[in-house]
Amino acid sequence: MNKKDITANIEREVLRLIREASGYISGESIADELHVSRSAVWKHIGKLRKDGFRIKASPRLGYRLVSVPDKLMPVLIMNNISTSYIGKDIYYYPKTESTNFIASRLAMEGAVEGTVVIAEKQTKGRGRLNRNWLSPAYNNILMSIILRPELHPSKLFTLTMLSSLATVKAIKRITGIDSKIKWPNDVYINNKKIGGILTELNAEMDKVNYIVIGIGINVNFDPRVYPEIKDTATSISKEAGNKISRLKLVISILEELEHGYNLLKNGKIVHIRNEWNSCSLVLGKSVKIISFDSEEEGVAESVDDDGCLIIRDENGNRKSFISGDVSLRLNV
Ligand code: BT5
Repeated sequence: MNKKDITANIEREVLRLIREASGYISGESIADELHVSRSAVWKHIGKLRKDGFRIKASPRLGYRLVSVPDKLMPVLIMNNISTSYIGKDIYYYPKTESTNFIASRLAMEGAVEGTVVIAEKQTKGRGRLNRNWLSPAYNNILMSIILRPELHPSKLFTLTMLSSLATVKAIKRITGIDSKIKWPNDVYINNKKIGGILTELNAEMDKVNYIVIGIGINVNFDPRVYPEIKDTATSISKEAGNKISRLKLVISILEELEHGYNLLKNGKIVHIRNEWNSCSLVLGKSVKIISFDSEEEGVAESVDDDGCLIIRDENGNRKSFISGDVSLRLNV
């Protein structure tokens, strides 16, 4: 463990101790428990305060945590998550270009599987096909996860499936709301988009080096701030009618993702596919598939093992579409 990791660990432990204390906890007991000096404890308290934690200090009683900031800080996630490898290493940015971009760079430099990159604001947030992903600072979830699956590159879609399913399950767990998955990569509530997944890979002919799963979710923002999406987008808080804990949701998504990824590693893809299908917004519905040079209409019938959508057109012909290349519209 390098010096930076040790410092981060102590900070996390200081926070855990003052969080778990029912009232005040003395600097001395924290120092004793963590085998550090009282001045080191003071230094870490100062750092936490700078990050927005409100901590009361009393010369006789010690420290008491008053409130935590509404920020997706690693220290908060790590103290509450129950995963064993996803989210054990978290990079946090108040502002960055794109978490997918940072995650790819980290993966190239050798970051371990399960490394997570979180930003409060992206200046170049991306969707598929070079589209923009819009999100104001400190309202939503913008994160990327690095995985190194032993998977043929053609099976990339399985990871998108896992991620959208993890998102849907986490939303249900934290808010009780049912969301739906619109093939290939969107999450919807009440027929409006609340999230999207951007899965990118670095691979050789038949081997994946790493995969970056980018997840963007509208949690507490009002989509009307962006006129270009105000009619098609919504947020979880808007649909729920109250503010949602981004922290709980992030933790829950990472836990669900690890659970699903473990199933995948154990060959239980059918289980994932069945669950994913049961959350589908499109299967059985009349859809239009739009690619750069054509449009096709039909009824969405199924999704195959590689994530291709099979539709049946009005003449009864079946056609298959690869997720990377097209957009889908529901006919109403
Ligand atoms: C997606 O693309 O839906 C994938 C979005 C992935 C975003 C995450 S955030 C963390 C990570 N870092 C990144 O840079 N990206 C990932 P796509 O299906 O192409 O949808 C993009 C389209 O959705 C845009 O063209 C807009 O029409 C619309 N859109 C943009 N921002 C939106 C928002 N916040 N909510 C709903 N719709 C939005």
